Amino acid sequence: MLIKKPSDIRPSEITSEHNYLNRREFMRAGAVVGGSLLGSSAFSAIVPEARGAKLANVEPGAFSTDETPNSYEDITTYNNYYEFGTGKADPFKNAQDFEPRPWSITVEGECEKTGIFDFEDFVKPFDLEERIYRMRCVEAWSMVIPWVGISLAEVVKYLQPTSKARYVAFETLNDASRMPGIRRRTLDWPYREGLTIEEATNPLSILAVGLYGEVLPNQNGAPIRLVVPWKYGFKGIKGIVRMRFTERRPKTSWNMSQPREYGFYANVNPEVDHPRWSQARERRIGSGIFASKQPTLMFNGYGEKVAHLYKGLDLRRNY
Ligand SMILES: Nc1nc2c(c(=O)[nH]1)N[C@H]1C(S)=C(S)[C@@H](COP(=O)(O)O)O[C@H]1N2
Ligand SMILES: [Mo]
Repeated sequence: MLIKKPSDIRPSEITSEHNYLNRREFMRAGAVVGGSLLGSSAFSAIVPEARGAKLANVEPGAFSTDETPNSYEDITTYNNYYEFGTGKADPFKNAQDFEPRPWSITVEGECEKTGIFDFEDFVKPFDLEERIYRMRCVEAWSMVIPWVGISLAEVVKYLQPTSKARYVAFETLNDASRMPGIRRRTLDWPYREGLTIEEATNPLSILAVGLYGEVLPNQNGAPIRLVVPWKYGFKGIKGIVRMRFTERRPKTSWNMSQPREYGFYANVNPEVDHPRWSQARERRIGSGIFASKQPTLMFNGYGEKVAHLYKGLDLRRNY
């Protein structure tokens, strides 16, 4: 049988099919493209389960950089995800068989809509947007990543925080039977992160569910992970199973582990060095070993959108 690959199908074909096909034809058309391209919630999930499946109805989001994205290979083979090992290639190797379904997200604390949400229901109310962001790791490397995600500001609004909510805390799945890195105490599991409400509702913050128009690969945090492009990579917690609205600043994993090296804010800042290395420059992954490092930008270049959040805060003390 001749199967059309998603890349052989023009976007115009896809949208017109959406409009006129009856149910049976619709499902047959779905089969032709791997059962994953045509995202009507009646027939397929908003974020399909199948690995590598194309996401439907992704809109171009605001705030994308026009820098060239890193290759899919760079983005999916050079990762930090200690639940799958501490080496850069470990998440790619060790997360292949991880099953990110079924998946549920517990919402608790200072908000009206607490509860346990199935992943699909959690994502459903929101638009999927592509956001091409510069990302900067605390280890002085960077990448440009075409995420697909939902606005965290929209999610927070939807969950209706109470007037007491000042922070949002996140936790990663903590399951040693599925995540081999958890058997070692490299961190005090589960992985934890947090943002102020103002940071979480900044229009740049997203919860990513995809990459390069496809379902998020396991090693990048499937099925859902945080992306805050003006902060060091470690704030971008992967495999989120819990969100908690709090009055007090939540504990965060790297701060618990090495408080002198990693603070709560973790804003990208070329002027404040890590105690063991400079943060002034960065190596763009994939640029080749002979490429020179490039200067790191304040707030990773997103200052216009976020600098106001830190007015009057001493960024040397609040690192
Ligand atoms: N649960 C969890 N999330 C995590 C990490 C981790 O070890 N565990 N590593 C962080 C670090 S240090 C970085 S740089 C980014 C890397 O994300 P990427 O592999 O998608 O580029 O994920 C962050 N999120
Ligand atoms: Mo990182």
